[in-house]
Amino acid sequence: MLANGEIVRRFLELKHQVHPDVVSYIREQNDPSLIDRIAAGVPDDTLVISAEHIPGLKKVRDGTRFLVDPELEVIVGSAGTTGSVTGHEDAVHYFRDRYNNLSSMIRSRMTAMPIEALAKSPHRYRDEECTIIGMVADTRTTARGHRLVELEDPTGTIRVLFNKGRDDSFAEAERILPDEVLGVKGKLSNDGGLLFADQLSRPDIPINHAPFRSDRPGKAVLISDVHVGSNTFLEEAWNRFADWLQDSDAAYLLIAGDLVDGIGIYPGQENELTIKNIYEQYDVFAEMLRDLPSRIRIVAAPGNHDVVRMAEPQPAIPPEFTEKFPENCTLVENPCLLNLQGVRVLMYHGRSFDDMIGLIPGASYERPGEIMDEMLKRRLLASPYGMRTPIAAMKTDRLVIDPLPEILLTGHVHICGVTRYRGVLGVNSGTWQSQTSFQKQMNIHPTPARAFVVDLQTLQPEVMDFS
Ligand code: D5M
Ligand code: FE
Ligand code: ZN
Repeated sequence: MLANGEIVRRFLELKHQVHPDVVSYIREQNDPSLIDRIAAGVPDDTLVISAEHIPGLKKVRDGTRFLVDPELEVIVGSAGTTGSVTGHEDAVHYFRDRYNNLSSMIRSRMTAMPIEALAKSPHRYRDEECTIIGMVADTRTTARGHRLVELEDPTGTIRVLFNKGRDDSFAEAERILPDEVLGVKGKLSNDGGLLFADQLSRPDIPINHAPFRSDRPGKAVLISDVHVGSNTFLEEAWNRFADWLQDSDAAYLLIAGDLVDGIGIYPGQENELTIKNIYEQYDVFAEMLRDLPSRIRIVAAPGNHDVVRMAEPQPAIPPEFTEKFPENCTLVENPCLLNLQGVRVLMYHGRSFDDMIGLIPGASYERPGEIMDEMLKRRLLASPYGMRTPIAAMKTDRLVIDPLPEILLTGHVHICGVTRYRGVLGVNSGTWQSQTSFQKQMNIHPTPARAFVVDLQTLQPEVMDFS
């Protein structure tokens, strides 16, 4: 995303001041050419460019939302926006972008010093409260059971010790994940080599966060993991769902990945496929979408079973597979940020659940809602880099949760979950596939054939069971 300072500076070069609403709007659109277009459209003697100067931009309680017609907008993650994976030098930009975004969220609540300052003049800060903000480079448990974390900022690295005797902060310290960004307040050791942590903070959601609600009626149906082509795809349940949609007042259908079962995704998969051709799998899926009412706006993203690259952000399913898709279906990338009547939905397939569940004490596939809370606290869809979730190191980190959505929609775990964390509604929508042999081995018991309906005026979810 464009930085606020950069946007303000560019307007100043054009001899205009700019209202913060306009800055956040441009930041969200992430389109630098908007600056010139907006500046060209205002009278020369305009001192401060405000929201009124932008046609179609409507001011609402919590800032500025772009209300479009028809009322679906892909804010981030339109097809063709992720770019290809290039050399590893992009990893430097990638981590810098992640650090800049997340550290500025923490910085709005606490003042921190550069890590370099602690190392250079330890005697100055010895026995004083110091605050730093760093990205987690390494975590381990010491022989005595304390948690030792290496934190890195653009100026240096420092080791931080979380004492297991501290009941107030140690449980959180045990949940520290690689590559998340933390603020730590603590006391410096005599030699300056170690910070004894007192307090830990995360980017998190502001306590007073008030989610936007649509001022008009509108309902969104949320699903994921259809797995067309698998012999465990629940066709009859899907048909009941399709029948129900005919008479429903739903305006949107969002599908969070694993549209089809794919080919060669796991060893022995060919024995569990009823459709062994990938084009055919998408054609059958297309037919299923064509059978749904054409008034419903459908948005479909890929997951790890789909035909695109695994590394996230995943590109949209390419046109050669989607020729038969209906016109009311928009193909998007994974993750993507949508605007439905002003309500923002962050849609992410959820591959990172596999990493988070392995790393967070007490986490379980049975309770995906808890993991969604952890994503929101860290403002990251996927924290660790280089584990099961392949991440494409681009110049910007699209896995950072910014801006905040009203709804976070995920899938992948095949088990339904709902959570509400500081006003944000989290929904994991389950699957349309019964238990596979792999899930049997993993002892995963899916909750298939559910659809969630969210009322965009109230943000209340309702689960519909078609099993
Ligand atoms: O994922 C279906 C289910 O299988 C979901 O609960 C996650 C689990 N799963 C998938 N891949 C893995 C790995 N690599 N480790 C552990 N658990 C996993 P699906 O994406 O539909 O195959
Ligand atoms: Fe799946
Ligand atoms: Zn999946």
